[in-house]
Amino acid sequence: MEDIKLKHNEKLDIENILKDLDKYRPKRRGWTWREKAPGLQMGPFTYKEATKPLENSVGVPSSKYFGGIDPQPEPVITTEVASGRFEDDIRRMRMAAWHGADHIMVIRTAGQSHMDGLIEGTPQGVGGVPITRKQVRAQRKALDIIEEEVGRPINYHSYVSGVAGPDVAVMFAEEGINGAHQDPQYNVLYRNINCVRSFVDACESKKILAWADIAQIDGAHNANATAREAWKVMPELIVQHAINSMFSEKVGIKPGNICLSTVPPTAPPAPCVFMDLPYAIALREFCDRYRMRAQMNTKYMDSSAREATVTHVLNMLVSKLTRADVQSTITPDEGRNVPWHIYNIEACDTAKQTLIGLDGLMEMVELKKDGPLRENAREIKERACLFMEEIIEAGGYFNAVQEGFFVDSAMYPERNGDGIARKIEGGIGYGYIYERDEDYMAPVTAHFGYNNVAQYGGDPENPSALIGGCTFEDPDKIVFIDELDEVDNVNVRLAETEKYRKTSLIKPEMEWAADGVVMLNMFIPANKRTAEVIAVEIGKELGLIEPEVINREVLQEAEGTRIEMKGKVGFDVDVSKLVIPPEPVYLTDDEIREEVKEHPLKVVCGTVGEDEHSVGLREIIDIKHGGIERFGIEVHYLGTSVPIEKLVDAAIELNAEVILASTIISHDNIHYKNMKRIHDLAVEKGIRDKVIICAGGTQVVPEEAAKTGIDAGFGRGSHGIDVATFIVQKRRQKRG
Ligand code: Z97
Repeated sequence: MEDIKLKHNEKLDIENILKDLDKYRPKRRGWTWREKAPGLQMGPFTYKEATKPLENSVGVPSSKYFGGIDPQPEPVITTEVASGRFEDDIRRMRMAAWHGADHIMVIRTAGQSHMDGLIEGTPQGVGGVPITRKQVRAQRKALDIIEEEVGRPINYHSYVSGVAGPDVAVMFAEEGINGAHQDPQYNVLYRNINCVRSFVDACESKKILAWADIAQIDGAHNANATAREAWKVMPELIVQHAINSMFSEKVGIKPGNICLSTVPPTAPPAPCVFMDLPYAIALREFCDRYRMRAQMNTKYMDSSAREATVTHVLNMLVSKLTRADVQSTITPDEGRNVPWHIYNIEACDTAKQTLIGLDGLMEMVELKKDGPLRENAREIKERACLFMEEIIEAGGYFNAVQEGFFVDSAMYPERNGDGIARKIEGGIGYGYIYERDEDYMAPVTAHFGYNNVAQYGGDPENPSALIGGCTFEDPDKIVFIDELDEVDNVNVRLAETEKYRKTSLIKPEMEWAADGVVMLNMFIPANKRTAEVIAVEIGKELGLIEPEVINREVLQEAEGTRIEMKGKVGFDVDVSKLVIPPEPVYLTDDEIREEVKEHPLKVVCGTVGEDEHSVGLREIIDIKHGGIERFGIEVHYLGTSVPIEKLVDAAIELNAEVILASTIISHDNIHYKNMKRIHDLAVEKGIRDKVIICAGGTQVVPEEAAKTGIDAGFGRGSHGIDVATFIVQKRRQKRG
């Protein structure tokens, strides 16, 4: 099979990824951490805790001020891709990887736990997208290529849950998945799967995860997200982490691969750091030999992306003050959309920016050894210990679940009696656990417990040798089923959007390729309810299909409301019919400064004619506003209503190389007439070939200005850098 290489300026070819999938084998197995690079020098800075930089990436927007650096913090950064169309998610993965995500979790849009077994092909019609081998293989294949492109391994992740958990785990091991959620408590509490079944299955699944070196994330965060008053379940969260971690270790997962899904239990306006930090400390004191996967608080999240971002940043302060090995990011629009990839990228950038911004913090601050931090941490630990003791007194975990110990809304040891209670003799899969027969034989690798191969002449250390290796050793034994459903599969979906990949037609997208979804932001000077209705009306007037308000924030009850709205455009744009002018080229500040240092430059300027406007020109020249003075250019500002003669004479007197005229008033084309007069006068006085003449103003059209004989015109939206770049280029040209 030919190796696919990505070109930065070319789209990833989904069809090519899907080609020959039956023959594809993942390049590696197991989880990877970032490579630490203490003392890394990037641009003008030294980083204490950065990691090996990417070969290709997109830095945060302001990195342009620092030579485009993109320092990568220590924790692995997670993004959850969840459009529900795996083929679209592949493109999202590439964008996320360029922004620094190296842990990509695929959220299925179908509750896998409700499925009895693995589904084949890539159907959508089962009520969402389930996990399937084809989807996993295609995405791992794409990530194998993407990680080459960005220059860092990418951990690919999904969930091992439900009664099909062990089947899923086997498939993940075969297909080179690197991380997985696996926690039998999740099945029991949230999916009502029988507890015995769930724990027996977990033994099998965890054994496989251990073999495949897959990092495991637990499900404790779900208690926080489900509980009525989320912060009250802190003792229980610790108990849940402890149960799954110790269980996993006993089954054989190495502690370094056991990741706790830690979640800061609160979010502002709660005094969240005061509450969450002692909790994080308590958890780490108990579970320090495991890894911490810091999840963001998802319980107290509304549709404001801004608010979710602040919560995320405060959560990361806790991550930094304690320790996070993996930093999760959540798309802050989960409550209102199928998560949009623009928000995946935003959240990755938020994590990257915050964690790098906090680089070296712990060299300067120290957590207090006494006071509320330690007292509260101690109290949480005591409550957790009492909780664990009571589980033992109740006769063990299954009895405790049956009695409703878990996800109770009170702070343990108080109880409100509203916990999730599940019967030991009940739930999905109840009654389907059988003891292995005397002559039971399982010649497979990574099987939990008794496999009896010795009785059949096999080697218990290498049970699958009996059959010449199982699928783990011999992937050719894997049966790859491409698609089972002729109507509901990826090929059919791709055919529908083909023209947007194969022709010059483009449509905006938020959820899926060519869905046409756009978002509008607006302020409506009306109360919330009225504003919502008005916004939808505006959407309709604009021709949007299905306009829908997705976020509203009251600025003041009567004065007005901020609205975010989505809708679909019903047209596409043909790029081949557009004239796309080249992007303006700017010299760098350093280059301009260097030029001016070597060849000092004098400019005379003023607003010409009977024109008292001064602001525009001052913006162009003033150092404070990023004007041309900042490059070391000597500027002589003559004021407003400057006669043309005075401007030209000043240029002669001062031996200035540039005349810069501002002209705002434009009736009767006076602005162009003035430009022509400057040019003519310069010719008349014999200095035209010595001076560069530029003029600017809000009504100036550069092409029209050039027709007057001057060198360049600058219209609305021009800045100092435009003028300086032009001048430097022009005088270089003149110097030859
Ligand atoms: C996170 N935002 O980052 P089903 N097992 C466990 C889980 O937590 C989940 C599933 C299985 C979250 C991820 C919620 N977690 C989203 C321990 C789901 C998925 O197959 O859909 O039933 O379960 O952790």
